[in-house]
Amino acid sequence: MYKRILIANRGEIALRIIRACRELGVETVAVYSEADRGAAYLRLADEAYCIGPPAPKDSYLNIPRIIAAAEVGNVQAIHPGYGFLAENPHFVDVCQSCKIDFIGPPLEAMTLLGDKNQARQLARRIGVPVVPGSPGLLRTEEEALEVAHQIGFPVLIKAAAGGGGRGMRVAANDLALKNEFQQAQAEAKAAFGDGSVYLEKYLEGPRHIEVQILADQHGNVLHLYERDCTVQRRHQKLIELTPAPHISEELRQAICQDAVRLAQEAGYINAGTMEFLVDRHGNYYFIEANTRIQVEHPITEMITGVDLVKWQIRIASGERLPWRQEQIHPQGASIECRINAENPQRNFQPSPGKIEEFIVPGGLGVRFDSHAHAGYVVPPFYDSMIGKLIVHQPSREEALACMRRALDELHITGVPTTVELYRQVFRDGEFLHGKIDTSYLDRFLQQRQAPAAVG
Ligand code: MV4
Repeated sequence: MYKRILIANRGEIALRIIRACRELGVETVAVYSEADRGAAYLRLADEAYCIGPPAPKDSYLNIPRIIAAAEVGNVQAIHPGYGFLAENPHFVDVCQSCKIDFIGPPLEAMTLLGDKNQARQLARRIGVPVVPGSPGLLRTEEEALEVAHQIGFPVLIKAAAGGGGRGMRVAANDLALKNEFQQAQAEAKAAFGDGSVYLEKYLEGPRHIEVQILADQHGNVLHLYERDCTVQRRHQKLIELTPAPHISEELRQAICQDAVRLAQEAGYINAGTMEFLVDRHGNYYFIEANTRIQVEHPITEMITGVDLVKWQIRIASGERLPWRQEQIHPQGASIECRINAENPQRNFQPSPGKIEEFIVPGGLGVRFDSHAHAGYVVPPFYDSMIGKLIVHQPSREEALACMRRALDELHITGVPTTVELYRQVFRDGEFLHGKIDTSYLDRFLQQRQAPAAVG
């Protein structure tokens, strides 16, 4: 096991990793930008180094500064968290050059799965269902039109280097496709440095189901079941649930086993997620992989009892997974709500500022992962998430009731938040019934007066 690890991240995930390290007896080196100076969670690290001004490019995305902190801190490994450098193959390469372990997948697996077109090809090669679409990358709009006429409109143009909804454009007919195709290539080139695009049939109203993978350096690959992430707003996940409601046991097993096969074929190691879409007929399709720990990992931890962050660290240090797949028995239901400092009355505009009151719920089956507190100033430079409210109960119905109760107790003032929105969603019949698709939240928001933003 490592003696000391650097956490190349901030906020709730930095705190989450510090907690895991402390339980493993591993010392921690934190890094912070000037905007995070004095943040309470930094006091839990053994050492903390300021790596620069607030802008991510000068701090949390700045590889030389992070590596310098790792050298000064004399660490054996770096945990990237999520976002920032977590899926940056160049960062993995630099860590390797500096003989510092990267707590995540090998460079080759990250590169392969990080290319959405390559990931799609790999899935096709091993017989994992993918959405009908182009056999590979598309170079010209004529090629795009030819594929679109084969699969039928509407189609989705996706950037190979994109992901998470970035670089996606829908086209409903020939003219739209001609207009969107070149713009999609240009946008992908500008955003990701790679203009490669491919085409998929646009699935109307799918469910977004993802599978947690955990793989060690000894060939053991496990799935830790699925998460339903269908409640999203503009590709930002807001509410995640496990188990996914209204999927049959055979569909669950098929999706999870295909996720394992994808990870095995990609030579994946450490924690990762395979994302699928499920259409209205119960057909599932692999769409992309995430080669990092995800924001929503806690709901999987709650139903399986597996501490994913501790196991990331153990796997990177060479430990073997101690379970066979049949020894993983999910228990109960778990739900997460992302608490964002955003104003639903102002189109979810990020709303940084000073938190006044910060009263968090407790009780059996309630977990609140957050670096924030009364008096904490939410900085404007980073993601607006200030915490995650997670519940775990024996059944979905009890988890829904527990979340309602916990949301009613949660009281944050000083900055607008998404709490009141969730209080309304968890009282909405359509949501509670669970047969919803990716269009649910937009419809919910249109039907209701935008909820008050004060907690
Ligand atoms: C799709 C899709 C429908 N058809 N692909 C969104 C982000 C990334 N994880 C993949 N995503 C989607 N890919 C095809 N062929 C629907 C989504 C999708 C989505 C799209 C628009 C608005 C919200 C969405 C939420 C989840 C998934």
